[in-house]
Amino acid sequence: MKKIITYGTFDLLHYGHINLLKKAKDLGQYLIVAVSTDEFNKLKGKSSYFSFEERKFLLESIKYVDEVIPEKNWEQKEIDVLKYNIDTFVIGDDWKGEFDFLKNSCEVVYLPRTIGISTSKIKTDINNGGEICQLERS
Ligand code: C2G
Repeated sequence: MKKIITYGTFDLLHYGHINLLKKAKDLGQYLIVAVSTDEFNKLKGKSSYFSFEERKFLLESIKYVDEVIPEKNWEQKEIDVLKYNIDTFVIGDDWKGEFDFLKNSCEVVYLPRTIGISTSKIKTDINNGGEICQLERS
């Protein structure tokens, strides 16, 4: 059984996240998502709308996701790869090259980000009296 792992905040879950999780799962049979804790988000300079528990619950509800663990720091990845017997580390290509050090322990795959959507875009659009979805526009 090929085991995949990916890491992220996954706030205001959107189809860009789902695309990544689907493509990650397509690379194997078991997908672990390490979701950033609220404390680690602060270290990353991010504040999320949903709490760690809420983001964990949302991710556990996705059919592509088999297990959700906390991402508490930058250093845990190598330990996680060994602890969970991971074959492939996956993350969006906005991180391209940042995690090549993991190539000593597993395959490293950077997947193309979904264009046109992001958590910050959602927040900006809503704050600006927001663009509404296509259906309502027509
Ligand atoms: N993503 C994507 N397409 C988007 C938006 C996000 O493919 N339009 C991907 C990102 O590349 C990442 C994942 O969805 O692989 C989660 O995105 P974030 O929650 O923004 O994660 P990030 O803050 O980049 O945290 O240790 C790694 C960090 O925890 C990654």
